[in-house]
Amino acid sequence: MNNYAQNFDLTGKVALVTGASYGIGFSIAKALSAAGATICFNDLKQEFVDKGLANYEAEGIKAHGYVCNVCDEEGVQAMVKKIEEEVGVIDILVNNAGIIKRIPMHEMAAADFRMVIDVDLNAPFICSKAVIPSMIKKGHGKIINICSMMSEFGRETVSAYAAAKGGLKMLTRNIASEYGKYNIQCNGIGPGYIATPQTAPLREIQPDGERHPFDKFIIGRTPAERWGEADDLGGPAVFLSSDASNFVNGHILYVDGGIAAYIGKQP
Ligand code: NAP
Ligand code: GCO
Repeated sequence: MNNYAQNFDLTGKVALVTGASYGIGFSIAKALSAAGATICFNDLKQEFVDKGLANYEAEGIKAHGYVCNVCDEEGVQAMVKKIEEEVGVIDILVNNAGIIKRIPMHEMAAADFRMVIDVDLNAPFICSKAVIPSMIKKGHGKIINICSMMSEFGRETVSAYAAAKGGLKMLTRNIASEYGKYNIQCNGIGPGYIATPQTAPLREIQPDGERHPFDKFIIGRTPAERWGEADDLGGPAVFLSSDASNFVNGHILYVDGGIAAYIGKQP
């Protein structure tokens, strides 16, 4: 009989979660570790990696941290080689590192637009390209791209981010299309509005003690009537990393408390 719970077991798997010293990446890494995986992560500077290592240690997790900018192709290739030597072939890649710039499009410098596309779209290409050859040799692999509500929707000030995350959705489908025959599954997770440092400016308490207008807007737009917590993404990440999802490919799993299904609370 099929042991369904065992299908979610990640014992013996090596996972690389990019930009995972804190925030969504950290929560996903914690969940993969709880399911049995060995965790590797990177961040831009040694001091951030050290903070990340301390965060993992506080959770009882022995993680492997690397200094690497995900936009630097040579640096990423070197990190992946080092992980293969020190830890093992990467079975699971989570393309999590990301940035956002909230600037009206007509005021945005092309350099800023390019920077967002570089981190949020070019880097998942660079990191996926670096791990795929060994996944092909090993006969399996899981790639998870952290997409967004902005893979589907637009809003004021986030043109570059929406362009990048919409592109990431299609990169996900293309990796699935191109490498499915090698038993590599590439799927996306589309988080809704999650309380992390990235969204902290949208939740700042106002000088009069009121909630930020955007904070109120999101509560009214989310059937769950709350912001997501980074830990809400753990279960879906384990599912898409495990044998339980071996025939799920090119899918974007929205973990949004129902935003994408909802027209919004009537005034
Ligand atoms: P966050 O709190 O800002 O964390 C992002 C992480 O990425 C940080 O650790 C950051 O490192 C790292 N990073 C940025 N650029 C990097 C680079 N070039 N190389 C290596 N690491 C880099 O963001 P988050 O909210 O956890 O978001 C994580 C992912 O989820 C992002 O892709 C984001 O777009 C996506 N997402 C977030 C939400 C949300 O509501 N929070 C919703 C949907 C999707 P430093 O701190 O050192 O810069
Ligand atoms: C914004 C937010 C979003 C979220 C997330 C939604 O300014 O609208 O930062 O883009 O971070 O990606 O899924």
